[in-house]
Amino acid sequence: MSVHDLRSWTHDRHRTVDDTPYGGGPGMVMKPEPWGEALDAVAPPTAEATPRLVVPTPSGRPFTQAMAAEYAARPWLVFACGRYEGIDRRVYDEAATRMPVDEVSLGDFVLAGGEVAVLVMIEAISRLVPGVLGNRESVTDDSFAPGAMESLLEGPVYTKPPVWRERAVPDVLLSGHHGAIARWRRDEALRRTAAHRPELLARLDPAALDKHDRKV
Ligand code: 6GU
Repeated sequence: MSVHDLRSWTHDRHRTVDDTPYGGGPGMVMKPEPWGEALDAVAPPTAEATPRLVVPTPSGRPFTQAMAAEYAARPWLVFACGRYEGIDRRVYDEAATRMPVDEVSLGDFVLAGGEVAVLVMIEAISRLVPGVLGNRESVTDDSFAPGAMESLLEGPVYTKPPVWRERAVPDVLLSGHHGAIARWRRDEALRRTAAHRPELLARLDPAALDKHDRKV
């Protein structure tokens, strides 16, 4: 993993990376020349491998767990962090002639730059790379992991002691009755999903619901 400063591919005294937008409007746009030189240096496709260029932007496709898993399987990812109002469109178009280019968003809000968004993506991706996380099982149980409770949010979890500040752990979790525990966990996951993400419930495969689910 390496990090680069775009300004190292500028040639003027002020190391300029932005300019005013053609057509007018607020803010500044990132100039194509430093980006072109930077990508030539950092993301040169070779006979062995082609990098995938990932550009964080609020106008991108939503970043999902499925994308994190896909990226975790890639040999070479290059993240291009923009600032200001964005990068000159020709940079994307020219890069796309040599490598896949994904514009990716973390959600419906605006960050000042892509750097923090990329830290978030790198954390989501790297924990899916075998050997990065200690316990593989904690990956597969996640909310949003494909197949894990069919994309329900995770319900509450408890550990010892059994009573803390007069609050008891739900009896069922101490019962040793694995069927009842699985049922309780699924109910709690359904309840939490209904409360926080009703649109996820609407997307559930009806075939994945069992007759007990309908009562929750
Ligand atoms: Cl990926 N980048 C920026 N700059 N803002 C964002 C974002 C990304 N996702 C949501 N807002």
